[in-house]
Amino acid sequence: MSRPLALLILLLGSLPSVAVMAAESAPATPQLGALDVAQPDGWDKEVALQPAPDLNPDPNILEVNIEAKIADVEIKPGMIVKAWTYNGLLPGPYLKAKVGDRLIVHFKNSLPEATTIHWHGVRVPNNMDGTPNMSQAPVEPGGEFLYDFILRDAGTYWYHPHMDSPAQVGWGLYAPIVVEDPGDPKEFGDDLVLMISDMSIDDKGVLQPKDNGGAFGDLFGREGSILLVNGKVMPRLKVRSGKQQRWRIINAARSRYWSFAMRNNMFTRIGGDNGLMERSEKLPRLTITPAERLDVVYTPALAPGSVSTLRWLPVDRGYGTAYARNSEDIMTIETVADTPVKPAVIPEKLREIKPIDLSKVVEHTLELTIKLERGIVEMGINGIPYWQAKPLVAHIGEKHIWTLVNNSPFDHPFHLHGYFFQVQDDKRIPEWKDTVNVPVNSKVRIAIDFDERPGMWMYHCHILDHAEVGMMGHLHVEPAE
Ligand SMILES: [Cu+2]
Repeated sequence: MSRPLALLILLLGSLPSVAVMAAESAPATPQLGALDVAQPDGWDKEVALQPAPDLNPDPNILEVNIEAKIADVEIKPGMIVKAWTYNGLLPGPYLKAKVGDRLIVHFKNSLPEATTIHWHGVRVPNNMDGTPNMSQAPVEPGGEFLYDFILRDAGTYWYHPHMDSPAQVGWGLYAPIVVEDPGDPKEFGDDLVLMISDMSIDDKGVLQPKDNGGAFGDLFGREGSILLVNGKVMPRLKVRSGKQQRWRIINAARSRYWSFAMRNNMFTRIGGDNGLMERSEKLPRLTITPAERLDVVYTPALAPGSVSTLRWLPVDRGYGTAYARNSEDIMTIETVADTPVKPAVIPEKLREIKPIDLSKVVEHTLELTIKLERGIVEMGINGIPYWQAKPLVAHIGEKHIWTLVNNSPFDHPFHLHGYFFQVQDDKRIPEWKDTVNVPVNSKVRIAIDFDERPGMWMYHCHILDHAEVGMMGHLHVEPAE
């Protein structure tokens, strides 16, 4: 302490001295709480996704037109890609509704090949699931289809084609659906959907053909040359120190696993695939495999006026994949100059997830397999590619445990259509999921309650190249015996 300051304190006595010290050594305690202020002006201007216009005046019905078509999209200033899109947008139109709403989609296919829409994670009736030649006929070029169902569960979902999917999804056909629960605490912050993906283009922005990389591409799973956040290279997000945002992250990449970190930051994860999990957890790093979702509260903690980045980090999903690319910045985070605010308190207990009753279960083992013969890659479930496999059978009312086994050299993100499941692992916080990573040399056990909605469903690896070369199966859910 300087001599004049010490003298001043002596002169002023003990009480004012505290004020003098505080002014010198520590920043002012925030006067306002996170709920007292709005996000900075234009905070999400570069990343906000466009909603589809709602054609229906009923507040409980979201009715939209969706057209699949090739369109020019600008992924970074001056770089235009002729992408495969919904309504000319990348990602496609953002569908946002509240739990219990009805969704009506007038779908038109203006692409040069047949397609369908699969509503990933949404518990739809079987005839709305978008699996070609099972739940519906393919929608041929020029054809139309009406999707119409109730959004029964709050959560973060997405939609994409279920035909020629490594190509169609890879060229840009993907979009988010958020089903909100109006009862969610305001403390979670303002919603921001971050749909992450990658795209294989050359340096002029021309999309690469679907067989890019040949059999090696099938085996490895095709990863794009550029990383995209909401269809853009390195967009900018504005934040205010302490003012929370609820990031709903969706991995729409064909094969790429994403891991994120940010300097001096912890994320609070509150949910995943199918709504909130049982308790929140603080994490320094987030990892999300293809088709999974993460629901996280991001609390900006950097000093006002600073600029930072969100960084993609390589993930080891087997066979040298972690060395395929160095870590890379994917979004600029600009902390505006406004005074910091005090972050809201995120509750620890979020929801009750009742465990599925496993007193009487049917057990199945599904091994995720890879065969390499004469330069051809064939994948399967228990050694059988989907085009030769017989459907697995379940009956309404049955509870199943499926043991997913992976002795192959790659991780596989396993997705089940139509039903949520519970991963049997005491180390995980309970939550409902529809996609789970099965790491190399591991077993993952999932519990499923086939409580309703009979029909032919699918399950597959969500590395879309793996599914396409066989790692997919059918499941016939039949009336109770
Ligand atoms: Cu796979």
